[in-house]
Amino acid sequence: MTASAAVREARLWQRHAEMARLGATAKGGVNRQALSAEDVAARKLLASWAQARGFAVSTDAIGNLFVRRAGEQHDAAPVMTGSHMDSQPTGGRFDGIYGVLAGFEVLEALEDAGIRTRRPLEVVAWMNEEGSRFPVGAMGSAVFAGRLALDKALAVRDPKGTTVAAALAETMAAAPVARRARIGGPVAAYVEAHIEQGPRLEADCRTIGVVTGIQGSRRYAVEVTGEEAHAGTTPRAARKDALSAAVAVVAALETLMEDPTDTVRFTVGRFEVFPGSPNTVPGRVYFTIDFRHPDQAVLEARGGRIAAVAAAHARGCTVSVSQLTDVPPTVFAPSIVDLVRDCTAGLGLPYMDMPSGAGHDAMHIATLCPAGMIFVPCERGISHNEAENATPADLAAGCRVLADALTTLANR
Ligand code: HGY
Ligand code: MN
Ligand code: MN
Repeated sequence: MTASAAVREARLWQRHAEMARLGATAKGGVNRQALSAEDVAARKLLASWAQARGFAVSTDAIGNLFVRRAGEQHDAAPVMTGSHMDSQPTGGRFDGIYGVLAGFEVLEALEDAGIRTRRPLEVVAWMNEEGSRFPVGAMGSAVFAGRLALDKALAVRDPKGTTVAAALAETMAAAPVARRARIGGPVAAYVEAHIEQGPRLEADCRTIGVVTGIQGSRRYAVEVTGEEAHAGTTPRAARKDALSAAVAVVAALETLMEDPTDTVRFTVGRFEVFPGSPNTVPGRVYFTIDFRHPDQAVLEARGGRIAAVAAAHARGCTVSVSQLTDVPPTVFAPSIVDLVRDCTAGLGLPYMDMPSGAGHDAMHIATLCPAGMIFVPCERGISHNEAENATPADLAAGCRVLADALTTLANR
C-alpha cells in the first residue's frame, strides 16, 4: 500500500472538526491567536494525538511544536512538513491548521501502512504565523531559519503590552513538552500544505495548486503623536490632531501605492486612536501597514518612500514609522515543485502551477532547504474570514499528494 492510499479522508476531517472547537466563534470560524488559552488547548490536543501514536513531541525556545516519526537512519536530517495552528481573530477553520493536520495524517498513514522511511519525518506547528496578536508574522519559522533573532522575537509585545517571552512561558507551563537544545536545522526538505486563500483553483476546477513561490511582503507600524486637547475650546489652528494627521498619511500612502495593474497589496489592518474619547482631540494614533508585491524592486521603491510620505503629511504632529518585517519574494526549489507536480499527476488530480499571494512559513524554511507547497481550493477563495470553507475530498487529495512527496523525499 502506498502512503497516499493509506490516507483516511474521514479521520483527517474529524481532526479538523475537533480542532475547530478550540476557539470556535459564533459565526463558525475560530479565534485561536498565538499563545492564547485556545492555542494552548490546540497544542495539548496535537501532542495527545502524537503521543498516542508513539511519535516524539518537542518544542524549541520560540515555541515551535515538533511531532517526529523516527526514520531508519535516526541521525539523518529530517524531512519536514507543517504550518500553523494560530489563527486570525476572525479566522477560518482551515487556514494553517490544515497543513499541520495533513502532515499528521501522513504520519498516521505511514504507521497504518507499515511504511518505514530512511529519514525521520517531522510535522511542525510554527509559532505565531499570523502575526495578529504579536504583530511580527511567521515569527516561529523566521527564528528557526535564523531570519529573526530570538531575543528580538521574545521582546515583541501585543496591544496590551504582554511580551512574547511572558506569553510563551505561560504556554510552556500550561502545555509542557520536551525542550530542544537548539534552534534551527539541519532540514533535508520541506513541503507545506495549505488552502489557497484565493479563488483560482475553484474557478478553474483544479484540485491541486503546485505552488511556485510566494510574493514578497513588508509590515510597518506607524505612530502619529500630536497633543490631546479639549474638543470644544481648542481652535483648529492650535490643534495637533493625531487622527487628522493619520488620515492624511493613510490617504497619501494609498496614492503612493496606486497601481493600475492591481498587483500591489496595501492594507491598513489595525488603526487605534488614543485616548478614544468623543470630546478629546486625539493625541496618538497607531496603525499598521501590510505591503506586498511579487517584484523586489517595487517593494524597495515604494516601501522606501513610506517614511518620507508619512512625514510630509504630519500636520504638525510627529510621525514614526518602524519596519516590522521585510521578506523578499520566495522562489521554491524546482526539484520540490517538480516532485509535487509529479505526485499530483501520479494521482490523476487536476492541477495548475501558481504563485502564492499569502505569506507562509515555507518562505522562511525555503532559505534552509529545498521547499515547496501544495494548495487545495477553499470556497470562493474566502480566508481570514469565519466563512472560510473547504471540502473533505479536497483536503484529503492535498494530503495524498503530500504523503507521496514526503515519502519520496524521506527516502532520498
Ligand atoms: O498574511 C498572510 O499572508 C498569512 O495568511 N498569515
Ligand atoms: Mn496560513
Ligand atoms: Mn492566515
